[in-house]
Amino acid sequence: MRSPKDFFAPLAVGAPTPVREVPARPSRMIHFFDPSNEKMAAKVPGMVGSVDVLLGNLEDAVRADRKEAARQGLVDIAKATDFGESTQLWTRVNSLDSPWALDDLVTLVTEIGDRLDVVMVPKVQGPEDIHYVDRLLAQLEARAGLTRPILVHAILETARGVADVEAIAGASPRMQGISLGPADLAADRRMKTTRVGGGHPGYLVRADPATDLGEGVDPVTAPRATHQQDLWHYTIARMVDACAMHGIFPYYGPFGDIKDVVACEDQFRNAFLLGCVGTWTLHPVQIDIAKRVFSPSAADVAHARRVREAMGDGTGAVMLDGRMEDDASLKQCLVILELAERLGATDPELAELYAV
Ligand code: 1VU
Ligand code: MG
Repeated sequence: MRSPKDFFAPLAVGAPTPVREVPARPSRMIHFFDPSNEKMAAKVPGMVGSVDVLLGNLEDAVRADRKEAARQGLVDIAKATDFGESTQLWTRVNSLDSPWALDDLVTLVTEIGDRLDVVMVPKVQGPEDIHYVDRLLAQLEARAGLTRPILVHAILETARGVADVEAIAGASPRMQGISLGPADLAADRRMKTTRVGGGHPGYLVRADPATDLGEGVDPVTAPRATHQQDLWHYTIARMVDACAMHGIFPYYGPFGDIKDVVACEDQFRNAFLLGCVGTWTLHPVQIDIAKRVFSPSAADVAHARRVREAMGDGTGAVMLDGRMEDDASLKQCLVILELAERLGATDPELAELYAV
């Protein structure tokens, strides 16, 4: 392990100096596209400005015989597209144990490193995976003469990764954030689900048997209320804590039931309320859902502003609408207001809605 004094030193001579604070750019939706799919790729330039992040995916969901085409497709799109100020370009490279990861990193940094904001690394097992990518990126940045460091995002989709999530979050100043990868994680944990994210009807709690059903009714087999539970609560909460303690950003990942826009919104909102700043969107229909969920409501922003005003210098306790507000509720309100201001800075519609 290097000395903590060297944490922010470049890992290669001539590489850009790592950032001390991860830029808090809006990233409510990380929109996935397959750069080898001509129809999908053709839609990308038209999405600039309406999504926060466009991610050229090279890993799972891209056929093995299309890996080179996807890599080259991303290079072509990045060179031909002006992403402007409000849309970032990210990529998800193949996993580090695959035959493609090295060429993905070498080609992308060399060819379009000046346009890439973040490299998403799948199936991260521990901090050593981040250290490997960190050093390699520094060497490639130095060779390409880049002046801005490329950031790294890890997907939490192995049991070992979850067990080591704090070390992953703090492995490098390049760490931008972490996403939940529920499908691979379920397989790695040997969970008995077959879905891509979301809930499961079998994962539930049931009300106790009634005691007053009368003669001849079996309270055990009589109908009882059940409530589906969130399979991902534990992992998202751990991820959020690990990210918060290291000053990086947590994200929900994929929701595979594209047609179930209602459950998708619920899953996204659970993640938002727990502290996530965004999610993946796999299909255009999920983009507006993510935008709606990961932007605070006008009512929440207005309430937060009222609390800030009522709290004066920020100490003590006041009553507002029958509720006690104090230093701690003010801090929550400041989180909402800071997010509203950040989103309003790049989205004129939200700026008007929030009056920021
Ligand atoms: O109307 P058109 O025919 O011109 O266009 C289609 C389609 O091409 C387009 N479209 C997209 N455009 C941009 N980005 C996208 N992600 C995207 N998806 C589709 O929209 C029009 C309507 O499409 P559709 O409703 O007919 O949908 P398809 O059957 O064409 O495609 C559905 C899937 C889910 C296959 C497609 O959206 C997709 O491949 N999405 C990305 C999947 C992905 O990236 N998976 C990896 C991340 S998840 C993971 O790793 C863990 C499991
Ligand atoms: Mg995966």
